[in-house]
Amino acid sequence: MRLLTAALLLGIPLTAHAGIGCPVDHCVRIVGNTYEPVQLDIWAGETVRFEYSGAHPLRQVRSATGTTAYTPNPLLCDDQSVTQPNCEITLTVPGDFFYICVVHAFMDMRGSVRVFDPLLFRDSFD
Ligand SMILES: [Cu+2]
Repeated sequence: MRLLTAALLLGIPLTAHAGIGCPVDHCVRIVGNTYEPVQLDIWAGETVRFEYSGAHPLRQVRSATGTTAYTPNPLLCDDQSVTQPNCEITLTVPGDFFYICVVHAFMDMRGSVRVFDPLLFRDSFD
């Protein structure tokens, strides 16, 4: 509860948490040629499921606007088989992660995940 309070006080949006049909902490869905949500804010240690398919192959990229793959150690779903409809990953390192749909990047089908460190928001008076 204190984390939620701190997040609200600091204006950090806690978007798209779980929800119907989402078996993990957060789900990023594909609606048309758009990721929903486009930007997801999570706490370190939370798990995100990304929709992923042969029609919408997901690639982690280096920047919010680029298409250059993040290598050599992709954190997202680059190595998932196209036969798997989703991939799930637990993001433990705070920071920003950007990704695109390889097929529709030219239509700006891209998204990002911002991972916050919960220790930075812990109540020091406990
Ligand atoms: Cu796509």
